[in-house]
Amino acid sequence: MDIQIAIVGLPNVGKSTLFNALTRSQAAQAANYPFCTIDPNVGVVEVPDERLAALKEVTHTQKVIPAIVEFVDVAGLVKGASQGEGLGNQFLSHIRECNAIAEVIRYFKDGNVTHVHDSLDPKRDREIIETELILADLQTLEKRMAKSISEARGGDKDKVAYHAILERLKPQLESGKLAIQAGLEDEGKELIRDLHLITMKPLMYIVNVGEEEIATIQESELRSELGLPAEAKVIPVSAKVEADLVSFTPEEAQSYLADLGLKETGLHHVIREAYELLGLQTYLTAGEKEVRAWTVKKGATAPQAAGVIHTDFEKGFIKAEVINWKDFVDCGSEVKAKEKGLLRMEGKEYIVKDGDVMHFRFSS
Ligand SMILES: Nc1nc2c(ncn2[C@@H]2O[C@H](COP(=O)(O)OP(=O)(O)O)[C@@H](O)[C@H]2O)c(=O)[nH]1
Ligand SMILES: [Mg+2]
Repeated sequence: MDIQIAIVGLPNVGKSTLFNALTRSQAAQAANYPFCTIDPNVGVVEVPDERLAALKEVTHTQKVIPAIVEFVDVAGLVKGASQGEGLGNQFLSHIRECNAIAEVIRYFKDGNVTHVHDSLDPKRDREIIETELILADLQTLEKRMAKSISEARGGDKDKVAYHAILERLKPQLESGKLAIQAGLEDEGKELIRDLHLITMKPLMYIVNVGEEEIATIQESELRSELGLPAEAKVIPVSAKVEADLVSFTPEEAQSYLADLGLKETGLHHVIREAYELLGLQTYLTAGEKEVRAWTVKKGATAPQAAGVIHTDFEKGFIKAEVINWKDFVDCGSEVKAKEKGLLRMEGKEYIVKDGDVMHFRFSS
């Protein structure tokens, strides 16, 4: 399951600094993922997962393959982009295929780094970005409506319903609401999926905070400064700290974080929240050949999880052997786990849990 997150924001807010830090620390491993897009603006980031190391120990395998998330560094969006300012908004097409949007907001104070709007005002900056995203969606919508109106005239039920949704969405966007805030039911969202509306995507806020504040700043404080509702995902990150971390060994990184009073890196936090935002979880496969993490939707059934590995696994699914990763590690082997009755046989209806180690039986 490919997860792509688009990084958007005004110029000079720290997007590339963050992107480089996230991806450079992983650059060496990127060769592991030949199926990933080769594009300088797309970075492959391994999902940190301590369960993999523990499983590696007990399976005595050499090969560990973490789950990955791709980040896309979208060129700076400026006020008026929808009217052609800056690079215009053509490049927003890059984010239409992304699963989620990470909006980077500047909160660090550094007089040496120019602010495009001269002053630090996170709420205003957020509104500028979101206005441009909304205007881009409005352009998409209006273009499509010119066609859908004549299609709907034919009286075809689906085409009428399609056009009605666009009619409903238009005033919402015009009033400055994100498409995701328009209260469409899942059916309606599904119907207009072909539009790839940017503001219909799940959104999280990465607030680039100065390193002196990163340990003490409260998410609630940032949320209110940004004028965001309680359910918005707000992640304080110091791009500078993340950039510093790149050159450190794991031990050095650990003590650097501790000195700053931080429990985890911004990368960890961002990825954790992204999984939450997208309703994702991880299951694992572990054998002598390799230990590997796979990303799957929460609520996925065993065959759907198998389908992440290969569509044939899903089609020919018979059953799955399932063991919790901790039980596996504590028992030291699959055989012991089986003796203790901790290895279960599950069928088609089984709902996969985070941390399940699974082995699929299928017919081809
Ligand atoms: N002091 C400070 N400067 C930063 C931080 N993040 C980025 N910068 C600086 O801000 C400038 C713009 O950063 P960049 O990542 O290129 O911004 P982008 O235009 O959003 O991609 C660069 O000079 C960075 O070194 C930060 O957390 N603290
Ligand atoms: Mg940049």
